[in-house]
Amino acid sequence: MAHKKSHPTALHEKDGIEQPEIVSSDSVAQIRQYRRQQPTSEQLIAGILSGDKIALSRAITLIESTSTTHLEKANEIIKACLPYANKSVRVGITGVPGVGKSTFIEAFGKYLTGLGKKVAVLAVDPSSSISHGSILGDKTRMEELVKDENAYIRPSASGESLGGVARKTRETIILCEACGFDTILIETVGVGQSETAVHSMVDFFLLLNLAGAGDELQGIKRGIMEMADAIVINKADGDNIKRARLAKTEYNRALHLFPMKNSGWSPKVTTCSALTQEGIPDVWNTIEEYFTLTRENGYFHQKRKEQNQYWLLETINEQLKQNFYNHPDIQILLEENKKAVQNNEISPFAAAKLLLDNYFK
Ligand SMILES: Nc1nc2c(ncn2[C@@H]2O[C@H](COP(=O)(O)OP(=O)(O)O)[C@@H](O)[C@H]2O)c(=O)[nH]1
Ligand SMILES: [Mg+2]
Repeated sequence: MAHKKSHPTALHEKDGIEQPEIVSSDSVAQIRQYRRQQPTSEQLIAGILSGDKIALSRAITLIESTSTTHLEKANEIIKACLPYANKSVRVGITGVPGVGKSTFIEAFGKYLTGLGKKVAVLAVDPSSSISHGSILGDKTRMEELVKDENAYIRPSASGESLGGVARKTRETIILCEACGFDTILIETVGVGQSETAVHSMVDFFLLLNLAGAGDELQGIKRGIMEMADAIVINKADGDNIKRARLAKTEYNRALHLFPMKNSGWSPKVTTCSALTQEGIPDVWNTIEEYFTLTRENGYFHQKRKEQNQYWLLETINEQLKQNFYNHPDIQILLEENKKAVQNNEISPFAAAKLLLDNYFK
């Protein structure tokens, strides 16, 4: 700092005086040290329970990690959070790409925070590890919700299998609930198995559809329609309003052909525009109606109990499979037997038995 400046600036007014550093190097070192320090489980738990979103994010990152020490820490945190969880309502939202899920969640989420709710948005999208977050990757479409103090948005975990991604999301729900989020929205793409996974972790399942396109065109499988507690026809605005109303009648007729649900609830069809927000309150009213009914008839709690059991078995299956396929001996043996099976040297069943016997010996 000894040299003279030819053009003094507002920050360097007086020549000949040693200029103070704008940021002291001591505090820089301190901040770096703090960032490098991994918070302890206790710190994260305390943070989550006090509603700190940064602590929440860090804990979710531990859940998503593949390192065993991280997973141990994650399990500790989940265990501590469990008594504070379970107090939210969980809504699954599906629909083919382009139907308006992101736009809908933004509008719906804003509406809910406007009602004083705390909203967490999660996603289950096993393809996102390949496409680098096709779902909720477009956080730009949720510009308003991202800024909302009472909202928390977390993109889909990546993972090698749907089972893994789904487990991580389920554990994430627990942390979000402990962090004070009372409404959990879980987005998924309406094209495959991920619907079943999401259906098995939510209380209410909502299918977004469009008017004027046949079901085949929209790629929505009958099975997904059967899972839906509500079908919401989106983009009911402008020229589309009339067609949306027509579609509503058609879907209502189609839903009557499905067998009665165990919940005692008959699925509803509504129309909305995520763009103009017309019809958004109706969607929430429908969901609340469902909760009133299923809390009264006991289905709400029954379903959660069953879901917990389902996830117990799912997790065991998933971990057994992973452990098996990651076993170094098995990996070698499997490669050998794949070739042998192709060349008809051994039957697939005999080869499977050989591998399993070897694993369990
Ligand atoms: N007219 C109209 N356009 C919409 C509506 N909702 C979404 N869109 C548009 O549809 C496109 C796809 O929306 P997006 O939310 O990304 O769909 P996603 O792929 O299901 O998440 C975007 O261009 C949105 O602006 C709506 O209610 N009305
Ligand atoms: Mg989207």
